[in-house]
Amino acid sequence: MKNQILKILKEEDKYISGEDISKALNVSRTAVWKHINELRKDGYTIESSSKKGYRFLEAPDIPDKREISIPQGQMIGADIQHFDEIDSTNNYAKKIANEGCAHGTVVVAEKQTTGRGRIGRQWQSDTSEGIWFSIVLRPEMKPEDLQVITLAASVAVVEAIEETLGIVCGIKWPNDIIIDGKKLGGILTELSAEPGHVNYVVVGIGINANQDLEHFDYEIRQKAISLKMCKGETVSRSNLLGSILTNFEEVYKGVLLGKNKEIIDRWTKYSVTIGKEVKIAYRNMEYIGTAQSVASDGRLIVQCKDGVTREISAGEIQVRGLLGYT
Ligand code: BT5
Repeated sequence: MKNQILKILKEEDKYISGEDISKALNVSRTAVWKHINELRKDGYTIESSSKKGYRFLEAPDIPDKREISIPQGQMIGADIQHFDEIDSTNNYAKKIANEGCAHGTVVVAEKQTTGRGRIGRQWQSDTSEGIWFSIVLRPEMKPEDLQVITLAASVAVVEAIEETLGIVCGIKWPNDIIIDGKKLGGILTELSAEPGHVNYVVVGIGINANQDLEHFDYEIRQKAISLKMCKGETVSRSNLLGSILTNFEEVYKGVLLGKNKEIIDRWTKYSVTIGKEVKIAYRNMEYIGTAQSVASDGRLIVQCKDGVTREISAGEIQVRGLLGYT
């Protein structure tokens, strides 16, 4: 009911009487008044006048289904589940994926209590200044072909940031979103699969949006950055998330159509890895080499100093001069 009232107020864009709303929705005027107060508690600014009724003025920047607009018929984000606080959006996305939720379901949280990075690392996401979300996918693909989905996700993110804010980010293979050598965001892709069959994939994305430097834990303060720190002003999380979801729908369709080359070309445009000297931690060994390109399955091709060309699908790479490798 609350959301139906909000929809009417937004569509009207001028004063509408409590009576008209109550008639349209077949509820009492007291009920309308109660729901309007709840909307105000949610952060909406709604003006009221005893003579004219109610008028919608401003929405809060909460990235939930009320504030994220996506094109009609889009599957990514057709269902958006928003939480004030959660352990990890990836955990919840995996839970509902196991229970059979639809392809494209998105889980967003204002805060995560145990946000995760890769291989057991922590992801600091204890403030609602960031954008923390996970997308459930059900691709008809072989597990070994999935790596390109993470690359496609980073393309969706950097293109959306460029389109909505005019900020050009870099991507460090495979999943770090970088500005000025500092980490703006990361992607954690997890899957449930059997040999030859993927049950689901969860793509978890974290983007530092409106944090100031002091929001970051001391340990990551030197290497983390937010969009606000870069742009000098607060950015709209709902706008950006809407744009990422729409871009993701497009690149994901590309993946299904086998347009890996096009996606990798777009990824390479933003890469801060290709052509650089990198250090690879791979199967308990360390190699130094030059990152040459990304193969069509998403693996990084590195010409190592020992003369061997290695194709890296997982593990760690550090780029010389970036986040630690100097
Ligand atoms: C990542 O891991 O970069 C993947 C991060 C994915 C986070 C999203 S949020 C929504 C979804 N739900 C989750 O629980 N996770 C996903 P990795 O490459 O392992 O990088 C982790 C490292 O980044 C840490 O060890 C820190 O050094 C650094 N770090 C942690 N929090 C950060 C932050 N907010 N900004 C920048 N760097 C951070």
